[in-house]
Amino acid sequence: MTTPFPKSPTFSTIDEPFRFEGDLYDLEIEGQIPPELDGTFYSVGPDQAYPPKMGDANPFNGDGFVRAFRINNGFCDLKLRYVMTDRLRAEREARRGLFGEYRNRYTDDESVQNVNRAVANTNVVHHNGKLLAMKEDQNPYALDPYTLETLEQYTWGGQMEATSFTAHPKIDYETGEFIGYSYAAKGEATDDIAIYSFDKHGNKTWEIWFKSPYPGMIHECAISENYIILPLMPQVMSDERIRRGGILFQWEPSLDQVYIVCPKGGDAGDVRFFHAPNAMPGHVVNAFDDNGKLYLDLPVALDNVFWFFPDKDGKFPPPGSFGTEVTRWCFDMNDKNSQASPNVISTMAAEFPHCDDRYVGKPYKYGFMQASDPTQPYNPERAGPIMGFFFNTFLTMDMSTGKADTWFCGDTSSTQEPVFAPKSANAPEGDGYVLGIVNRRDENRSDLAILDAMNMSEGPVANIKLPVRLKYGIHGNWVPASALA
Ligand code: V55
Ligand code: FE
Repeated sequence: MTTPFPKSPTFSTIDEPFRFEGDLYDLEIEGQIPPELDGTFYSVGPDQAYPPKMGDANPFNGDGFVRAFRINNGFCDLKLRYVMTDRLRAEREARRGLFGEYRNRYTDDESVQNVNRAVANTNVVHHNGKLLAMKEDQNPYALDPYTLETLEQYTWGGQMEATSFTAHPKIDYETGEFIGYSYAAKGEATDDIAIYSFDKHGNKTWEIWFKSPYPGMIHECAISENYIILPLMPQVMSDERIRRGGILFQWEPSLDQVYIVCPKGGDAGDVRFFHAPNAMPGHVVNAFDDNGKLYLDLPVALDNVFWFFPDKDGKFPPPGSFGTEVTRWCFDMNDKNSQASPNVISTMAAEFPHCDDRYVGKPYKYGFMQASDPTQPYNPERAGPIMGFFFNTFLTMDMSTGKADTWFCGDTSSTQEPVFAPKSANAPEGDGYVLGIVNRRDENRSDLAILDAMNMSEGPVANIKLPVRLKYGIHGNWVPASALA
């Protein structure tokens, strides 16, 4: 390539483009990897392979780059691969960036008007023998879970006709049912929503279509035994704006959050809309229902956290200037009143949650998250300036009390989303390990930390040292070897 990457915050410090694919066998281990851990920790994040066509880049616009830590018998190997999207192929062939702004096809090069612009950078989910690399504006790509070779762009064999699919599907542990949705389901900025469900073999078992109250972002979903919930956030799309070369999303402080609830297997007419005051619903911890009362746990940011999607005046609140509330919403399905009732569990700035996957949709106790703890020190002289999202703590939260068992990663480090791995398939809830990447910002490299989920404050039982850095990732999952076999 002949154009350098811009020296902008998005492309600086430990988050400079990495672009290097490879395999690292037998990583160096401090402490001991619990011998019962057997599986793969997959995650993905954006790693823009070519400099943006114009100016700086949106941090969510990079090419999907997958990291797979294979853990077995106390040892760990790592595989790093790009998702070989049509877009990345086209750019490699041209040896330059051809795609424009985040979700704005009007800014793409003439030569790629008919090339799919999926980047598959937000989550990697294993289902029915495939590893799906997902981003909410396009269909996922299917990868081989062992080699990470990219197989095809995936529409469940043509059963899924929406133009996009969420990066946050939910899987029922017992039945293997895979539930997800599409927003902007008839093309970018449309107000169409579709909900889909597939059985453990990938056969479609449910599909409904309906209109969104406003064409906003729906980043996540939750399932309970009887319902699916889609939190709609006041980040609103406009086709007219992107045609003018603007940004797809705009923060709308006058709009409510809306929790869209549908009984599983229901019709479009069964969909209900529960309103709550303007704020930004974050990532789902879990949901469950009990006698017509539906509960949803998730952190809610009290203002816009996406500084790259500001309001109509281009304004955004400085990060850290407003609170995050880990909230348990209650939706009374037997009551016609469509107000959502909040119950704040914790005011920690905790995000990127997982629950124990075996309890998805069921009454449960524990959430595993990372948090930004402002009371802990940070050493910018050694670790460099902080750009964008920043987390420094892994934690297990008792969701019935909000009490958190925490581990601070140190004043020259930052964390990435942790996952939970149970000790065995029938271990009690929470009896297992939290695994998360820690960026050693002063050393320009990363570690994988493994902590006892019920004893976080003790610190890692194993610290797996990498000779390379892993840029900020977005989401990942632990897949036990038994599920991969
Ligand atoms: C999110 C992430 C995205 C995206 C939209 O975390 C929302 C939220 C990494 O890409 O495109
Ligand atoms: Fe997400």
